[in-house]
Amino acid sequence: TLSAGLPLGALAADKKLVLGFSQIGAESEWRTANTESIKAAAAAAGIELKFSDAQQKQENQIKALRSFIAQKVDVIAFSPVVESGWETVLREAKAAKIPVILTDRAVNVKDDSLYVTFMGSDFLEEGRKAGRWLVEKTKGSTGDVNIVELQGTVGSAPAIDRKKGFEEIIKADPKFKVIRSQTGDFTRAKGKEVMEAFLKAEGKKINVLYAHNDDMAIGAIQAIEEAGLKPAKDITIISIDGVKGAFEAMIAGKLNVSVECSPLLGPQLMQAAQDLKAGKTLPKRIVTQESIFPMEVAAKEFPSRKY
Ligand code: GYE
Repeated sequence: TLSAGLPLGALAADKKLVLGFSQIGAESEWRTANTESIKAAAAAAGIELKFSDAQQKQENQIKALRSFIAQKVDVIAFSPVVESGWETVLREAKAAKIPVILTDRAVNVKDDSLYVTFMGSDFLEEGRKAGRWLVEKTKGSTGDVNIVELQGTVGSAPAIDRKKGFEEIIKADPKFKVIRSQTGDFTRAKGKEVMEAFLKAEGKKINVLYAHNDDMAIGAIQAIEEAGLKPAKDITIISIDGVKGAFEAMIAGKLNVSVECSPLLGPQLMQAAQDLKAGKTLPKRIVTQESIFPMEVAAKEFPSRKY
């Protein structure tokens, strides 16, 4: 395992643990909350955090990881923007005996000894939750249900799995038809722009919008209103994350449901880094527990939301 042969156990107790973290960017409310959680948890744990923002570009993340290796940080953590293309740099980290923790998003590598653990949500299950909610909502209706889909960042774990999980559920009934599916890169601006194009092409044919995150749904809500339609009434809207903006939209009656995906990974990450320092072996997968919030419960849940 990765703890074998690592110099971490030998770190003097009074020496601050140094953690290099490569963040994806600041594309969404979720991401901002995730960054805040990591920074606050590092400060609280007395860990020296070297934080780098990749602005949604894999090449920037690879550069950041190489710089962490050169600086000989104790632990590297990162949230990989896309799934593929990490083998080389992860091998460099392994050769330098620096353990790597994946947070939030997974990588696609043949050799899973290239990282110590992956902590984050089960995106497939989130997609299934979204699908099950729609199946329940349209139970008894026989006409076609025309769905447009706003996908997350192309090649990213959450975009791939949220699409897959949703399809897995809706394919059981041929009334569900995904008539358009395109990326909105997890941002409000792109979500709005792509929804405008969907509306132009399909107009009133659209019954449902499935957005891979709340920000794209919020952007799309604007497009729907500007097209003279009522969000959550003329078009049923399903999204994922459960950020405050989504709760506000639900309370305003403009979003039907948001599947929870927690960005509050900071404390867990610091614990994992400290456990590695203490020579402990970590479980290969740490799954975040999450729920689903339909608009009917939004007002009641809102005060206790942490992000
Ligand atoms: O859903 C989206 C963010 O990787 C789970 O990334 C994360 C996703 C989240 O931009 O809002």
